[in-house]
Amino acid sequence: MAVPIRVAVSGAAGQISYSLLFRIASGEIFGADRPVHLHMLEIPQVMDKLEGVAMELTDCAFPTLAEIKMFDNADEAFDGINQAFLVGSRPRGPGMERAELIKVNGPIFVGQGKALNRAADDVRCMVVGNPANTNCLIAMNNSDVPNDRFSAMMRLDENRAKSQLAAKAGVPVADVSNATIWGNHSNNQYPDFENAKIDGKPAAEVINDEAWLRDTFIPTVQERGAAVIKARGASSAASAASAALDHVNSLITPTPAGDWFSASVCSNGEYDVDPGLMFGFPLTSTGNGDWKVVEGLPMSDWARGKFEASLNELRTEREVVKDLL
Ligand code: NAX
Repeated sequence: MAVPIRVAVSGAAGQISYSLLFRIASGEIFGADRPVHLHMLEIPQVMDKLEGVAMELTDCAFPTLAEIKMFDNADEAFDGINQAFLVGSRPRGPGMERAELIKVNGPIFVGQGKALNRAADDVRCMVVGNPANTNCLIAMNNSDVPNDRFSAMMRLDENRAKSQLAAKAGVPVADVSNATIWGNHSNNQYPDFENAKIDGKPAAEVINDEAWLRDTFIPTVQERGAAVIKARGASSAASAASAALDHVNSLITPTPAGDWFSASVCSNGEYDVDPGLMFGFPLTSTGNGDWKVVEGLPMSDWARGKFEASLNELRTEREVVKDLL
């Protein structure tokens, strides 16, 4: 058997985790021969429910699941972990403004950022809980873990974008590559069709319908989360869990030559994004948990306008939480 991995999942009794935990435990992501030690983190009020999730994980009899631990505090939960999935956060209540959501969730990520100091030396941390970019920014700024170990999830948006492009072009989704979601995981994200490819050719040429790309594709991807809530009566869960696994998989496997993937990472000033801001970029990885921004992609003035709108939103979010950084 390979070296065991300790994986923490926060919000472990929530609906995304109800899909995510089982796929982590099954060996699907870290390898069929790698024992997984699960550290499930929740708030004290839902520990009974979490017990039920642990029972179901046990009942799956996954050969890779070496241990299940349950915690109601981050300090203990993150002790010795190699990978953190920060899924838990408070959902937006009726009539709640985005700024209010940021304020109520911010303190959670201060504590969790500090608790990550107790993790293993090689720890990597990915954030799903919304507002994901800014929560990740807070955790990163409150932790001694190097900045390049933190990332926030844009992958659900990327997967949604690829599926929309594939459906429009009438091709399998595997034919779509080089999809980028720039900026924030919010409805101000910019899904980039100018640099995306279908079967190796520019997606815009293959689709040949600029009006659809601008006026249907972009809002469909931006508003997909709301459309799922409307249809399902609950927010995206299995697709979000699947995207979280894709996100980590892209960081632990070498990126196929010529392609890239999207995640929000700490800017080093690429594309004139403020250094230190968590921003959705096109990335490649050598497969060791590392990443590098793909630089020099062309952008029309129109696209740069969309990019700037997302950048400005992230600057505003940073301003709201500046006391926590
Ligand atoms: P749920 O409300 O089903 O589960 C969240 C869980 O987090 C709850 O069980 C809650 O008790 C727990 N929690 C709250 N505060 C906690 C804390 N301090 N420590 C540990 N656990 C805590 O939400 P779910 O549908 O699972 O969504 C989780 C988060 O993912 C939400 O913030 C949601 O907005 C966000 N999403 C992010 C996406 C992305 O692409 N980045 C897409 C999907 C999803 O909307």
